[in-house]
Amino acid sequence: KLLNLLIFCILLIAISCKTQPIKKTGIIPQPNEVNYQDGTFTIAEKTTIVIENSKQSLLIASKLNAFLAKNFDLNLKTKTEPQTNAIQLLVAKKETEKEGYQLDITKTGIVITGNSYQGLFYGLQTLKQMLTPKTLITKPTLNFVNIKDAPEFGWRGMMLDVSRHFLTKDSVKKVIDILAMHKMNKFHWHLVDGIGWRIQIDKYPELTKKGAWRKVKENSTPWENFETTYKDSQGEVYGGFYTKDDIKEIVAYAAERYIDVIPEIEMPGHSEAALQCYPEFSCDGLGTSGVYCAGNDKSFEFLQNIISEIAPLFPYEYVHIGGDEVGKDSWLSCEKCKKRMNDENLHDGEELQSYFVTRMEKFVHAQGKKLIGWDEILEGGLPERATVMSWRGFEGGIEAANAGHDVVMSPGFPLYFDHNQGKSEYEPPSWGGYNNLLSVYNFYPVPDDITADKKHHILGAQANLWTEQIKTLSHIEYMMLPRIAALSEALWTSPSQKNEQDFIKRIDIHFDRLKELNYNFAGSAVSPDYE
Ligand code: TNX
Repeated sequence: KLLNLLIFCILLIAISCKTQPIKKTGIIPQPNEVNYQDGTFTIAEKTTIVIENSKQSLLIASKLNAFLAKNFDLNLKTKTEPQTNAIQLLVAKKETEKEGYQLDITKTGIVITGNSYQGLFYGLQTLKQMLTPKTLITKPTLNFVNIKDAPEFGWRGMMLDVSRHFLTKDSVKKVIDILAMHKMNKFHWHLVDGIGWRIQIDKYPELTKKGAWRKVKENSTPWENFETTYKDSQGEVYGGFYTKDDIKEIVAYAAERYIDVIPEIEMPGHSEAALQCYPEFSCDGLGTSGVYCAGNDKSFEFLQNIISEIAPLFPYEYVHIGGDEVGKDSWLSCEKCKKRMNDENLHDGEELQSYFVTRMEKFVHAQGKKLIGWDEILEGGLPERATVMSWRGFEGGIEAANAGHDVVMSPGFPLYFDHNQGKSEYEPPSWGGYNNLLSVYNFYPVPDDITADKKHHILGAQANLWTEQIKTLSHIEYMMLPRIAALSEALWTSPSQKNEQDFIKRIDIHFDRLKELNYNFAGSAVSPDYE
């Protein structure tokens, strides 16, 4: 009798193992259409990766292979002819929904069909998530499934400030990795601000010889000290910059992960670092205001030379020119600026600012690039063709979209990732504000106030990570994770497929993935104490 019971139990376990496939794999962002069927497929040493013969497909296959080797100790062959028992990585080259993909798992294997290479890359991200974390998936067995997926928005990004604190090249790559695993596709690189200049410019070598470094004064933290210095000066110095080769390396690294890089060169304000090196381009000739002189043609020439030098390093169409928080006092007491206002029939500082940005827009456009700037570029009149990044709430973005301009939404609430994600007493240093995980999850970039025929001007959204308070990669990871996962779903997944409770369950699974990848993340972000 006991033996019968034992056999019965063994049978029961065997049957349940076979018919109870693991479905809940916690994919983030949630794919838009997922249909499971009965049955499973197991990736084994004999499974072949099948690709078309192209550089991009080979690269994607090598990423899959490296993943399977690391996680399951499998080393698969890659072939270009059809096989059974295969993982096929195909590209359909569609003209619409280019970032989309389809993922099918049947008894003959796995087929990922990208609408482009980028779509194929996203299909691979989904597959990798279906095969992780180890706490859930111990062997590479997957349910039969059909996934049809494409993003809701085309601009899914994050800005990283490397001026306030410099981040090494390798650390920037890790930030890009985090974006890529969440199917994010824009990396806005805030290379310049008052605190430090971070990009090599051959024509103006002082920018990195001097503008990239600052003295560490006694009783002050490096990020509080605006005073630039030479690295070889006496005493402790803080800073760093990227050479052109570094930039090319990072842009290529991002491109392999289908991430466009948008460089930002701040103007006319937030420019103390540059103007301490070249004070002749400020109104008082001392550079203390941190604002370029709008009355001096030479300051335009300086900035245009810089843009001409960096434009070839960044293949993506956009150049960000900042434009935020310009203190206009120095202009209003400057003879050259007054003359400019008179000559151009400008009535106030805002119109002078608009003149400045418009002149730069014409130059950027002539370089074959598109200008994007913070929403202050609306003040005094938005230049023709300019794209607006709306950070002071949605208002600027609404105004720009209704006027027929493209917009990237990035409102401080909830998309400033330098703000806390929990009660400040429990959190590492941050900048005033509270943007918790679910506020990010429930963000939607297209407000009702935009008229129906203008809604398409909202390209998408991005988070901004300012680093006045953030000095290390590990702290950056903490501020990004898990909020970037929430943002990825807010921008990728159609609102009808989003579900807060389900997201919280999936994020729990996702935490194990993040742990396996050794990322620092705010595990407390889902705790109800933080409501
Ligand atoms: C405002 S947002 C700034 C940044 C600061 C940030 C701090 C924006 C365009 N400008 O310079 O770092 O607030 O949260």
